[in-house]
Amino acid sequence: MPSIFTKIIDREIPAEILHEDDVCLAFRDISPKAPTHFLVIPKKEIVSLADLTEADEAIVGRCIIVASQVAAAEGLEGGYRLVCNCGDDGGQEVPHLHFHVMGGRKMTWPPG
Ligand code: IU
Repeated sequence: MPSIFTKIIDREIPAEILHEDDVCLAFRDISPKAPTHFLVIPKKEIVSLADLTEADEAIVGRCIIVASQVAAAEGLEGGYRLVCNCGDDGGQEVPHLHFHVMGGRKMTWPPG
């Protein structure tokens, strides 16, 4: 079933889009957890990391390259964190694979 992120891809709900190509979309998180917080999602409806198949290798690679490029464009020279929550125990709320990129402050470890 399409998630709310598919509605963002289809421009049915608004988002501040930072990058778009044939494979993925990057947009600012609506509830930022860091001064810079954006998400990179594949356009393909993949629920989570646990649902990936070998056929998705290029899609995931593209998402991570885009995360790096957008982070650079956002001026995150000091570093940033890439996070992918998977499933209930991983804290995933939206059932559409997404990579969080957070930066602009010193991150702590370990996450909660
Ligand atoms: P999670 O990994 O599934 O917990 O993260 C979902 C993120 O999606 C979370 O940080 C939300 O703030 C964000 N988000 C959004 O940016 N725009 C939306 O319309 C919705 C959630 I719903």
